Amino acid sequence: MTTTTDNHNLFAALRAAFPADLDAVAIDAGAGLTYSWRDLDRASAMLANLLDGLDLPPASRIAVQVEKSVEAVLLYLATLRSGHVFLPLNTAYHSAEIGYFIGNAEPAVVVCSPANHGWVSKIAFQAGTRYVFTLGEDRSGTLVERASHCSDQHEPAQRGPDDLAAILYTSGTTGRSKGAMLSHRNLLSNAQVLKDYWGWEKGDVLVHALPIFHVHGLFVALHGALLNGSKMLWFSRFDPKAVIARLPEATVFMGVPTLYVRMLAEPALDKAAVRHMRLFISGSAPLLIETFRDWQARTGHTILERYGMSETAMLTSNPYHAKDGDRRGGTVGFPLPGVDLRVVDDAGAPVPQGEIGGIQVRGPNVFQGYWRMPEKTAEEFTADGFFKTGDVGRVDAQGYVTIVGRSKDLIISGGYNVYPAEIEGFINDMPGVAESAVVGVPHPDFGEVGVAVVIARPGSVLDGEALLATLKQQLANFKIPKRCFVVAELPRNTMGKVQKNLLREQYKALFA
Ligand code: MCA
Ligand code: AMP
Repeated sequence: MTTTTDNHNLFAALRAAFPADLDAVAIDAGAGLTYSWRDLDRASAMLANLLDGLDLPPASRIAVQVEKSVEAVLLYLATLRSGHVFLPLNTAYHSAEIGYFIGNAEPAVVVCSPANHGWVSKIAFQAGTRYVFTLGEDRSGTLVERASHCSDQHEPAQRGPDDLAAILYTSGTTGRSKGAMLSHRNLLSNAQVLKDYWGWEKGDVLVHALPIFHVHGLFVALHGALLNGSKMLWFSRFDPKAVIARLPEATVFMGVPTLYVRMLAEPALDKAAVRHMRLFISGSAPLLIETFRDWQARTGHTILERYGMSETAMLTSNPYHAKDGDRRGGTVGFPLPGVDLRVVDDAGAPVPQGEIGGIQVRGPNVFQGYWRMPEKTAEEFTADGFFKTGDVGRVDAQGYVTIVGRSKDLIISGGYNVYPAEIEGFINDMPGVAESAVVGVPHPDFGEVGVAVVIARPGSVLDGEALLATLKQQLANFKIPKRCFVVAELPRNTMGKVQKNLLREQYKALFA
């Protein structure tokens, strides 16, 4: 395998980090199912040759909505190898959501689970997609079957640093999702910084229990292990008991706060279980100081909290080495090397140190913009090239960043982003509904969940549970508000704008 130095294809860098012993186990999926590094190389080569054989336009989007599996990772690696653009889609999305993504991204290839082939292929072919393959959780489906006839040798396509590697949809306050375009350099630069910053070392073993259709599991966790030539203990879904049982074989764990909350609820989580562990990382949503402290008391480990976005991958991190400072619960640490971060007031001017304002960032990890939305992209960057995160925070005298809120109307539930505007849109379209407001309220397990407050049209009678049941047919399950209240009126300010802060206050004790 020759990796010419001017090939910026992310795969080339990942492949160069494979250990010398290619027959060592790269992924241990449990129940005796393991994949060697050679398996990863050969299988992703075969899939890349399958893609090359389709004679696709350059930088074609490969849309993938499949259950988590090692083969899905191999498809991701194959997409990089063949120089195309990986577009992962949450398995919970229904047809309305999938219809939007496929219409917006116009993928040349769609890979879906066998169970969904009927409705996904219909949407795909109507949108002009030329190829639809299936991929089951158990290596079943047409994708693996077709690839099994392809060569297991493949030279990574020549790619420049700014060529696209992936598009990840992340909704905006308007409720319609935007495709964040991530380049090979965006991803590789961040992975290289994190490899050093988090002290990845020979012999590390990562527990991978996150979904691989979002940045945390697909890039931060996966690239972390691959770029260090580290074995992964692979969980197709998070089960606290199963994860705790295998912690003694591992050294690194990454999760959203809900995963930590659920492991703390397990008596099996104790100092013995974590005796081999080096590092616990949390992100994607705020880690409550109670969780941070409970984890410390129970395991002796201080969780390292970090902050990132789909548009930027990781932005800040608490320090790994004690010499660089302590890990402070409630903060997201320092801007990572290469990341410029500033806090500005509403006029865009930097605020005095310690004051609260909008967080803006700049760096090689910041995305290339939103897919086919140049105007929206332009709105989100300043004249001097800073990206407006939509997060509100402050930087203290020692340089620690604290996120205190969001200027974007966003609920983060169990680590997934839920956009009130999107849900309000669907509720408002329902018969008898005059208006609705969806707000986030604290939840012991998911951190924050949505609650819907609905106004009926004059003369109409609404049933909250019935509205939620209808919504469940239309939107991904994690987006469905956990409660729906039908009320006579919504609190409004003098401008007539719904005061969501008052609704949050009113319902904040709902799940206490
Ligand atoms: C599941 N449910 C949820 C959620 N997940 N409700 C609200 N929020 C959720 N996140 C509901 C389902 O609708 C269902 O309800 C019931 O819980 C059981 O569903 P199931 O799928 O079995 O749930 P689970 O297996 O318990 O999943 C919970 C989970 C999962 C493991 C916490 O949500 C998860 O893996 N979250 C990680 C998300 C992630 O990777 N975030 C990173 C984004 P019903 O039965 O009523 O339908 S990347 C990012 O944010 C940036 C870049 C960053 O910094 O990392
Ligand atoms: P996403 O749009 O899925 O990339 O989610 C990114 C958003 O998640 C950020 O803009 C933050 O609002 C939030 N986020 C990520 N990490 C953290 C964290 N450690 N603490 C608080 N919020 C976070």
